[in-house]
Amino acid sequence: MRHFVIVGVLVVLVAVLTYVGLNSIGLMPVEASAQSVPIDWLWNLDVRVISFLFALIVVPIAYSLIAFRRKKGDTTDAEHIEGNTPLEITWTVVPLIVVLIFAYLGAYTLAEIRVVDPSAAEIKVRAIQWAWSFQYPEGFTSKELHLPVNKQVVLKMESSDVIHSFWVPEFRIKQDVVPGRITEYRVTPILVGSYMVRCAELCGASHAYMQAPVIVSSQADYDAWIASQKALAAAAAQTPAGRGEQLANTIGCRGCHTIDGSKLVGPSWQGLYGSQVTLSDGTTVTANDAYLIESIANPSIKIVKGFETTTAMPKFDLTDAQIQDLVAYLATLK
Ligand code: HEC
Ligand SMILES: [Cu+2]
Repeated sequence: MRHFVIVGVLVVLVAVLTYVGLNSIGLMPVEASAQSVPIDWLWNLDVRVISFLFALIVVPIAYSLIAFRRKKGDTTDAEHIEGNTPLEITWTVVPLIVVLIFAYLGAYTLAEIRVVDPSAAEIKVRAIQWAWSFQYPEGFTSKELHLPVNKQVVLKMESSDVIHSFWVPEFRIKQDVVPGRITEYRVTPILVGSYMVRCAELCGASHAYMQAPVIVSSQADYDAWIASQKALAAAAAQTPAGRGEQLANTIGCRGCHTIDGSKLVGPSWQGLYGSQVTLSDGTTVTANDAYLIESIANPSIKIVKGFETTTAMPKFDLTDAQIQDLVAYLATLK
């Protein structure tokens, strides 16, 4: 009986210490969405039960190792135990009930985070190796996801190539983006701040860099941003270079090409226009309009030296006018 009391007290103590310890290392980032609240509640309950089960298993083992170790000179055999039916029924039925309770709580939480607000604004998300782009109902596209606080939005997500996954840790929820169909992500941001969406599905060489800023702001700041983006888009659409830039940002060129001189999957576009490019066969060409048009329209004809073995540039379905716009944009990147 004395052993049971000691073990009982130790189990409670270790369970509490485990829970407090796990909680103190800050496993979770801030709760930035309405959906994160029920998720964290369930998670917390889970961690409490897990801490208790951990203590329930580890403490009796450790205690037995010490309290019932063989005394010096004791060569007798241990007591023979046949089994204990009430005990076995208990440790089958109790976990069964716990699992059923958690199944119910899981389903309940899932329903709660999927509650649909019919007035939710809809933003289109495109995932491409290896970039995100966001198309707003106001008719422009951005590399940043801006959201007003305390309003539900629904993201309609499409992939241009492989399976990606939309994940903002502060929002807790995560959703795959699958080629050939549209998946939905409903979120109600509740905390003004800057976060980051990252791809959570290994999607190729630059998967780790597939990130984009997520900015949650007050309705007034959000409206101001929308207005400024609309104005920018309208102004840019007036010039070929502006249209080219918009196109490059929306169809995914920037997942492989930078404009700051650093190499991603393909060569940087900085200073490309008019420069001398060495090709895989050792010859040199000037990056004039004709070369750039060909490089975009038929990427496989001339390969830049050093890029023979990297992921090949895909052939995009572009009109001649669009390619002209892209080249006009490239010409501005000194
Ligand atoms: C999947 C990655 C990828 C994407 C997406 C991509 N490219 Fe490329 N691009 C490359 C690679 C790799 C090369 C170098 C090999 C070659 O010359 O084909 C390249 C080369 C080029 C070149 C020649 C560069 C030079 O230094 O001579 C141009 C111009 C170019 N890309 C434009 C574009 C445009 C415009 C888009 C969007 C419509 C785009 N690329 C999308 C990977 C990509
Ligand atoms: Cu991805």
